[in-house]
Amino acid sequence: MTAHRRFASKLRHIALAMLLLVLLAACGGSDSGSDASSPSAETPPPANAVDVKDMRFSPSAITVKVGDTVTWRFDDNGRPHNVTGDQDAAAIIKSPIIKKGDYSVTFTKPGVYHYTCTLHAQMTGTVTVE
Ligand SMILES: [Cu+2]
Repeated sequence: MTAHRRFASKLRHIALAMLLLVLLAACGGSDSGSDASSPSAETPPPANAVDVKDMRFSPSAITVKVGDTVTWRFDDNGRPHNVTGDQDAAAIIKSPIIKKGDYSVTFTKPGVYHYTCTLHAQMTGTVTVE
């Protein structure tokens, strides 16, 4: 009889401990859940992104503010491209040839920057910095 009561009380303790654990896990889970959701979510495209795809820049004209960074995102099925500034802009926009990846330039002076892909002369674009 007593042994049975002891066993029952032990069971209650275990049940209580498990309930506490579940509650703690639930609290911790909801806390870290908001943290974990951002890296697991697909990374948003960078601001001022220009896609280098399908043999063109899109958008081909982009307007940003002084201090902003423009990121060209190369992904054209393995086709190599680059971004090269025209004339004076050549000192500022000068990516290597890239098949897949990003190239970024931070613009510190206002102006209109024309650029091309030197491998494909028909690929042209403009960055206007205000
Ligand atoms: Cu190209």
